[in-house]
Amino acid sequence: MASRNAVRRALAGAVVVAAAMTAALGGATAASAHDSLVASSPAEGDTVSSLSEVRLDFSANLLGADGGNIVIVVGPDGRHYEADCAALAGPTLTLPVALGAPGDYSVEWRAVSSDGHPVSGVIPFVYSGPNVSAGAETSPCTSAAGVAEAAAEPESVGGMSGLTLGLLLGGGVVVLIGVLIVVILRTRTRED
Ligand SMILES: [Cu+2]
Repeated sequence: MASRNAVRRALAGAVVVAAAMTAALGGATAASAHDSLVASSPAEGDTVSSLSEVRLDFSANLLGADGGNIVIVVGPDGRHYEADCAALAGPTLTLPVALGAPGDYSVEWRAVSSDGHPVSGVIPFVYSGPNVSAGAETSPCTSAAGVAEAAAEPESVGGMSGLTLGLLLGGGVVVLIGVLIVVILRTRTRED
């Protein structure tokens, strides 16, 4: 009877460890989810005859109010058509624009996800309205040059969060194996 109690106690310990592991892993997974773009104006592929502001709506409040979030608008001539820097309000980025000749434009954006990871994308659209700006060689926002590189970079889903997950998983498995060894040893000792 004594050995059965010992086994039960050890098994209960193992269950607690497994539950704690699951909770830790669940938390890590939830925390590492990136925010995504849920809507934009203009939307991808839209044709617009006038545009004074680009608006990007994300799935959660973004981080990096100080220059971490960048939006640029590039025209068919490769020139910049931002009228100012992007402004952040909660989950929404807005950018005042003044467009030039009609043609193919693209919104290029980089945002700091609420989990701290950068996310980025490109939204092509067509402009069919009047030429209201000559555009500019460069962005009025100094750090906007990095947006093209950021857009080209693959998203770093792994990195620290992957490593942390691996360590958690590895540590949990080691603890579980340890508990099982103790259970087996105790059982054997009592039976001998
Ligand atoms: Cu992330």
